Amino acid sequence: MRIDVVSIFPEYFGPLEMSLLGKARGAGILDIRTHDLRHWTHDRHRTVDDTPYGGGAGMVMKPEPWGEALDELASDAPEHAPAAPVIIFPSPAGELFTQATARELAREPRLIFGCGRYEGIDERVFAHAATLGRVRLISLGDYVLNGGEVAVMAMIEAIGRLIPGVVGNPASLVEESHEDGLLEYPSYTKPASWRGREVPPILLSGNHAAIDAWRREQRVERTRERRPDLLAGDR
Ligand code: JEW
Repeated sequence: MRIDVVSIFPEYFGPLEMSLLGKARGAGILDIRTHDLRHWTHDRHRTVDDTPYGGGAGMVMKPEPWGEALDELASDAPEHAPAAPVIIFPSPAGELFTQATARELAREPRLIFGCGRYEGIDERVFAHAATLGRVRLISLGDYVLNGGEVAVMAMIEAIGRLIPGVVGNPASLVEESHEDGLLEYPSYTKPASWRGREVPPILLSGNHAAIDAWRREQRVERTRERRPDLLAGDR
């Protein structure tokens, strides 16, 4: 999968070199390229923001650098992925990012992420981007970040680990939270007794049918307590 990321803070993405995703990049499974939006400015101060029409607090990202960046990156299609890219803008006003979103995006050969800053990006950029690819405005959750970078890091990690060859054991992907709408069961490891706290005896019983039933019960109970919205099918 080819991923391009445009940001005024490309250094934010340094940690992607590490751990599982770093290995996938080394193995050629993931081709992640970060770009400085200011590369597509032409004035002395490399300006990317301006005051909002209609007034109001803060600054808005100018459309011109975004237009040039997206034109160049969208036209640079890799041979294995000649189709139009999916172009993603993190936004507090976007659709919610879920495991289902990550699954959809993990099937795409080509993603472009645009990281806004300030109060966001001139709205016409999204309309222009829609002429270059399939645009999605995506929210990581109902809270306000200072820009899109942290949201893009989270999305790349969630998407990247679903690409075959990135996470070692594919069964561990199927078993986990959010793949089937329930939270995970509690996990324990040695020692069996720690600071007076015991591992639930059923896990030491060797009765695998009973263990499966207990884990299922735990998952339903935790989901009811912590995330009733998941049981109600709100998500
Ligand atoms: C998020 C991108 C770019 C995503 C999630 N937009 C906007 C905005 C900002 C602050 C105040 C008001 C509007 C900051 N900001 C972003 C925030 C994504 C940008 C600028 C974002 N929360 N926040 N889930």
